[in-house]
Amino acid sequence: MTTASRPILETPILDATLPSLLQQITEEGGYAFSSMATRAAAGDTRAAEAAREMAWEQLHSGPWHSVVPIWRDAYAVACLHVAKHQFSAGEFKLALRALDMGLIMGGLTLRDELNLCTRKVGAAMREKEFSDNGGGEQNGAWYKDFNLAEVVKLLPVKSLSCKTVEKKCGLSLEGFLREHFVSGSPVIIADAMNHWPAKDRWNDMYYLNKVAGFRTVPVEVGKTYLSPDWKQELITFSEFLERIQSSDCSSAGLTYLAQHQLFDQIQELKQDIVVPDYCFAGGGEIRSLNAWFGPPGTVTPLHHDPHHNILAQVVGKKYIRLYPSSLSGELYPHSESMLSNSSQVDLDNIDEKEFPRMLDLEFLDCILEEGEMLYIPPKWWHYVRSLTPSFSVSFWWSNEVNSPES
Ligand SMILES: O=C(O)CCC(=O)C(=O)O
Repeated sequence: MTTASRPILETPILDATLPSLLQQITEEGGYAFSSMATRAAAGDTRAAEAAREMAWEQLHSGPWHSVVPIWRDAYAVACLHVAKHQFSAGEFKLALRALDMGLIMGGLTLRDELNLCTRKVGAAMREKEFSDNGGGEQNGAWYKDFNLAEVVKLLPVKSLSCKTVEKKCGLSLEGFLREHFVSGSPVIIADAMNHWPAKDRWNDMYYLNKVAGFRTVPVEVGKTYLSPDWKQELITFSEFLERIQSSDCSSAGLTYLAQHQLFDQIQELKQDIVVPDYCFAGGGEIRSLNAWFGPPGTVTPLHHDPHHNILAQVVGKKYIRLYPSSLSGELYPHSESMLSNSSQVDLDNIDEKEFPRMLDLEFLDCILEEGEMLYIPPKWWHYVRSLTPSFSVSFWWSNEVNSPES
């Protein structure tokens, strides 16, 4: 490629903020980083990569919460520089990977720039990779229905034998507030997401691959996050789609795109969903929107969260079991503070000797069907198992502004 034809990835926000960011980084002891980043900005590709490695080391120098925030911005700076160089070299996939790493691990200062750049690189890639399709629609349905009678046999003992979660159609905001939000009682809301573009789009592999295939996403591999063999990986979305269609359904090989803020990262997918009005109940604010996308058999073990939660089931079905917060003392929470919101009990294999009270506790459960939303009040314990390939979105929100815990 001649210099004249090299595409340029413009980064006006980075260019405007770089001097002050480098000054702050230097003040934190990052003199070497700043000098590399300055060389990277002047067009030195190796310096861009060296700066990225330096920032990466700082991000891994201790526990995540103790990383000095400016180093997360430094990492985003370096990722943008690397992406600019790779884009100019026509290495669009590598450029996108660098930008995604910046979005996943970098600070907030350059988030808008990273998002703008991913859109530009994505558009350039689509032009290159998908022009052969002549704009014709293809439908790559990745989701086929499963033999439900078979998968239901895998559910924890006593499933679907106690009380099921109440289901309501056309639930008004007022009804939600009065009958569920204030009293803290779960409900399945049917018919509230028919207007989401995702309902038609996310069943289609071709669509998902087209908007997100080249993006890098963090996934979890293994039975559950409490299993010893569990690990996290960074893979492309298209590799993830291939994995969830593959026949490796053993729990050790399960790949789950779980609790990831995918919609902050991939704006095209955000346009496919609508924040439910119910999430504005209580006058608080949205805390996070997470994607939960995986094959049949993924398990999120019994745990609770501090926020209100609407779990929207866009594709497929999930089994969900709920225990009220009043039973917290009976649910054998882990003693380490990091895991104190998770139960030691493996509901898929309850050790009755170690946890004798468990089988006597009452719970609510349900099969959450495609197109339904489940309201989970704060601190309610929940266990979730996908019965089919499944794509859900959780909306967490707090009760009041300025309340970190509610
Ligand atoms: O869908 C899942 O696997 C878990 C969802 C969950 O735990 C949540 O939304 O808080």
